[in-house]
Amino acid sequence: MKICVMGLGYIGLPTAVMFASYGNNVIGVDVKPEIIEMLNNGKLHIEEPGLEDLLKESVKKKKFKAISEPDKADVFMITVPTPNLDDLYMSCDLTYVLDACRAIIPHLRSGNTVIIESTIAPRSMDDYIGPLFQAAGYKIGEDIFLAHCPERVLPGQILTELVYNNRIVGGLTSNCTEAAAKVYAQFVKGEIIKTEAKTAEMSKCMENTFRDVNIALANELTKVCYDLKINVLDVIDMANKHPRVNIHSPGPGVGGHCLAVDPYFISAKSPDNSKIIQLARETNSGMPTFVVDVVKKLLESIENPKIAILGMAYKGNVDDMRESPALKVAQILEQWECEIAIHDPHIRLESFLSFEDAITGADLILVLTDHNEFKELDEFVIVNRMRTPQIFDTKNIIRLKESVGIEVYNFGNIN
Ligand code: SAJ
Repeated sequence: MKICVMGLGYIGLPTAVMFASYGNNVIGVDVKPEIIEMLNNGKLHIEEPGLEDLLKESVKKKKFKAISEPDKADVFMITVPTPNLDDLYMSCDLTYVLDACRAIIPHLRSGNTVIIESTIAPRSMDDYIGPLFQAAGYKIGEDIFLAHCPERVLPGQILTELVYNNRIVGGLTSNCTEAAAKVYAQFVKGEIIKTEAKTAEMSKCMENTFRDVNIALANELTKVCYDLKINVLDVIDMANKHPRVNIHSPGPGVGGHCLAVDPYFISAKSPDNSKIIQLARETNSGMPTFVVDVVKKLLESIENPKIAILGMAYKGNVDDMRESPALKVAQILEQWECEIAIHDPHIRLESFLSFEDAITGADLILVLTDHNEFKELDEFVIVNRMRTPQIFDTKNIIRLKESVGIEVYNFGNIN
């Protein structure tokens, strides 16, 4: 099977390489020439465990090639980003998806399958994407088969989840659903769930919204417990011993291009009916301010304090800073009279420092990301290098072997 994947980012690239490793001839299309060059040399532009080896093998076997323009294929997959529009409700911007669709139209042949994997707002297939192909003269379900199959993989374990997760396949007609299901049946070991396009769209958006709302509840509980001087982490541990309770983990906010974005796709479509979703977004977006308020309290007696931020990625063990709450924390801190040094072992940026340099002379280590590297900090380096050896761990991951006079704060003991 010849497959053309439009967009070689966090989802498109692993998907393309996975299909290539199952013997398909895959062309991957991207607008950035530097990405194309890297990939054709077997080098990754993103961090994802196991992917580089698989890419190298596919390039060597000539099963994967990155190019700048689409070409004829049996199956086209659209995996481009769908950002938020800057409008009142931050609705879903379909520009890149529609551009990618327009780009493949000249190469389409009868019998082709077109799959949209990008996360899209409910009803996008029925109201915008389907009509675009109809306007180009195609009968959907007869000439071409059009389906939404939302990606649902977790960055950091994409290669495993691509194979083992259940897969939703939502066609614009039942023929479309069947055609798209056959494509994934090549390697998906989870259940392939067949449905309508609009159901698939809503299900995907709601999965991430469910998580966002639940994290908001944990974050709200954190603020309530702070106010009432109760240890929130103990409360969560205890409540979660109930067989039907699963309070999520509080943190400095919710980042990434999924949980912090998809809830708006639902609320923009039906604003009057989605108050909980909107409030959850507000709560999570407000966490960086709460974190900075606590930081200020911890440092109130120190003049011109220095803060060493550990972690800028939106979550542990990834190199992705999109919508990262750490960026917002740093931004708010910059408006305050303090010195900031940033260390993130997963992100190569010139302004970021080594761990030792970042903490030298610092009055607070502020942990904002749960990278594995932060779970075993060297107590003696901390005591020797910091001016005031204290840590505020917003991810509850620090377990010092020896306290050696280092104060460790988390959401449970800040009051
Ligand atoms: N977070 C918390 N508390 C928690 C869990 C997460 O504060 O208890 C924060 C993380 O630190 C991070 C954010 O939430 O900032 C999101 O992280 P995540 O690991 O929950 O999710 P993502 O964005 O990496 O991936 C999600 C996944 N969706 C679900 O688990 C429902 C993934 O399966 C989707 O494919 C992906 O979104 C996507 O692309 O939509």
